Amino acid sequence: MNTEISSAQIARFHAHDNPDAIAARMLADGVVIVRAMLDRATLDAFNAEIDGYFAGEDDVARSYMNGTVTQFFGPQTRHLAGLAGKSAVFRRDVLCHPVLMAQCERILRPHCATYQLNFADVMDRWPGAAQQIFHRDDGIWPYLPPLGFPLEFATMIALGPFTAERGATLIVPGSHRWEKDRVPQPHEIAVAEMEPGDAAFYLGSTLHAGGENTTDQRRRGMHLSYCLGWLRTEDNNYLTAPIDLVRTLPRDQQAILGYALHDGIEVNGGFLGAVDWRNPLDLMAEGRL
Ligand SMILES: O=C(O)CCC(=O)C(=O)O
Ligand SMILES: [Fe+2]
Repeated sequence: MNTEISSAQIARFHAHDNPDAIAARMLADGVVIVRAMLDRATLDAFNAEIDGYFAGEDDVARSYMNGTVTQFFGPQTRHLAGLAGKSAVFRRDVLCHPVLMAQCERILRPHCATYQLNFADVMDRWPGAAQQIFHRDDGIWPYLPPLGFPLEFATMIALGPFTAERGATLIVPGSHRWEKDRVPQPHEIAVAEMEPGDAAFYLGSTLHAGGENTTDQRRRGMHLSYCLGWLRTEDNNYLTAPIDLVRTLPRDQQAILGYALHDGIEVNGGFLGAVDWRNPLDLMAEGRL
């Protein structure tokens, strides 16, 4: 995309800024950028941990992927999905990051009893990666009619430099309020240029696309999203983070991985995910599960 002609801007905050202000702006614009979400030490530890997974990746190794999914991401994108089960740094420093949880509380919590991790995937977009099609991440639940409230809070965390040339994510402020088929014009598209450790926060209903990578460098980002606790998640967290691992985790991590009871009875919501009519987290704490 020719970024010269794009005048759209994304509001920028710092990770220490007031979460109410961040949430209000995200609900208004559909997107914000939060600077310095992850510090250098965390980035280095995480990148070192996942480098090994990517070292042996080639086209043959990726042939297991569904063709439509490969087309959606483009053949130049390497993935590491299911981070909750694969990365200790992710679990410790990202999964329940207070800045992310503060947004989940404000964006998702009003519409569910408990929210949960939806998806956690590193996307290494290699040189030559083409621009992705514009899409809404909450399009994964097409059976639902428009409900008028957010189903999903998504982030793209820059694990390395996010420049326009490297294929920084293209995001369309305000598009969460658009009719479904409206096509963004160049001047409506913002480029989420970020330093390593910065994050773009957006709603599941906001239009966006991975940008074209015209450089000879990879663009590595972590795509992470959370959704209402009564939805089916994109990553199957019960299998990517199986119970033998989950038993060893702190309660907040167990909960965000979807093992918590969704007890919405007081607000006329569903009593979901029980085991023997009890909260699985209590059963785990008692050594019964
Ligand atoms: O890689 C990007 O910048 C965006 C990826 C994306 O939007 C997605 O996977 O849903
Ligand atoms: Fe997306």
